[in-house]
Amino acid sequence: MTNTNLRSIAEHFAFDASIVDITTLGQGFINDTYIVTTEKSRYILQRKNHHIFPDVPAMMDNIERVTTHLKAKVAAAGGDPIREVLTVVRTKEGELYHREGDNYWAASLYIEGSVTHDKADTPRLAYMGGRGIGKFQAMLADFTEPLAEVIKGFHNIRWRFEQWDKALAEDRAGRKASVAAEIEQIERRREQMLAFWEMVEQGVLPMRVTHNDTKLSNILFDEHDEVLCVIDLDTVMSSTSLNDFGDAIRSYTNRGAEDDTDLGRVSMDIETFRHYAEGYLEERGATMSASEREWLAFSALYITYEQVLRFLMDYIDGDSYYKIAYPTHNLVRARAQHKLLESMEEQYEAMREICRQ
Ligand code: GN1
Ligand code: MG
Repeated sequence: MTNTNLRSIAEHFAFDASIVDITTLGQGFINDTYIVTTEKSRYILQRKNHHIFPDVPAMMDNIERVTTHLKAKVAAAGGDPIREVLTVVRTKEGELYHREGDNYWAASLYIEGSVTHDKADTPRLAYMGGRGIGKFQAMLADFTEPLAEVIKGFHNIRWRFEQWDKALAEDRAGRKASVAAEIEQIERRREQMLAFWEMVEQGVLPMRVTHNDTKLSNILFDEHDEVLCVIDLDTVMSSTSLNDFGDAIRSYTNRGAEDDTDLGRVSMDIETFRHYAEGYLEERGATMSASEREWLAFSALYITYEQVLRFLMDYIDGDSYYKIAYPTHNLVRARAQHKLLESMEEQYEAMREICRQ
């Protein structure tokens, strides 16, 4: 995207002053993100991936309703709704997004003084991250209006298996035979994962408003490691809130990288698990059901497994979903996430014990 094009897109938004600069930001796998600097302030501008989010207007409506709810909660508690909750910036016509051809664009305020982290390298950061997501969920506990399902069956493993079976049957990129061992790793755990999801389907695990993408880099911290604001609300939907715990554990506790080529580096750090769980349960423990607490530790295995499946499926499909940096990137990601899953399985009893305390 050239800068002139970007600028003409940015001009559609109701920013506070003239635009002076636009730069690329971040490493998202899905959207393209930019920082827009005006004479007075800074904003985030994103091209929402319409291929992955088929109904961007519904997605933006979810975000608007959830952030309005959160802002009221933060204000009532004496906080600063502008810094502690994402603020959507509308277009000059008052719309939540700008459409240009097949592309949808949305903007939000840049929160000055905020910091993101790629690694939870201190106990305090993990603890604070846990509190941040716990608080986020607690503030949304009384949000009962239905939300649009922006990505069908996002963390629903039954639906993922439908996609998976189809991907294997089609073998679009002709890669299936080369990943037989990895496919077996998925199949071996199929029943166990379906049994977990069945508890969601049967209401044993309640549906709540959930973030669904709680990796560490989706939280803004201040310079004292206090959580400022939870960002990337694209996938806010109804699901089991356990997914938010599980996805955070997948991201925070990994000693290696999500796409580490050296599997020797990848494993789950149980101390980071302990600190995250402590923070999370401090904010959310009181409002959790007994079954949610019982299955909290398992949710980390579930989400990590789902991520192995999604990366591997995308590799088999010919890399149509995730952005990749090299041809085997999705396979490398799947293998690294599988290593993490094995490490979680080995430490599962200890994880459960921590969640019980
Ligand atoms: C994607 O693009 P990003 O970083 O927000 C994905 C998540 C995955 C994650 C893997 C909509 O998130 O589900 O867990 O990559 N988001 C979507 O890092 O598929
Ligand atoms: Mg995301």
